[in-house]
Amino acid sequence: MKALLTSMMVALIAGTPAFAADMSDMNMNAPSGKSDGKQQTVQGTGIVKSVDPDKGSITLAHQAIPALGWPAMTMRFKIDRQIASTVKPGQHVTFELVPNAMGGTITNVTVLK
Ligand SMILES: [Cu+2]
Repeated sequence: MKALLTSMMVALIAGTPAFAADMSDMNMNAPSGKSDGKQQTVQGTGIVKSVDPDKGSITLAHQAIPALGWPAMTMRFKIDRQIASTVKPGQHVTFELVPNAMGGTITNVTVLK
């Protein structure tokens, strides 16, 4: 009995790190819509002008984004609804963006204190 318990514990301990590595490699916690792990994200900084969690859209007055050759401007982006619900107009934020021809999708927002 003791030997059985011991071997079970060894299996549990040995199995845990491999499982954790698989989870991060496959990015299984990614929100829906972010299905391609190879998508390039760029960082930006700006001010929230308006946000609509129901529609999954946010308007940002963003600073220039040299990685994309974008000047500073105010524009609307798509955004995950759950992320959208964490920000309010007037907040200064940094964000991560998956750019596309129409603007892009905000994949992460951090409110600056
Ligand atoms: Cu822009």
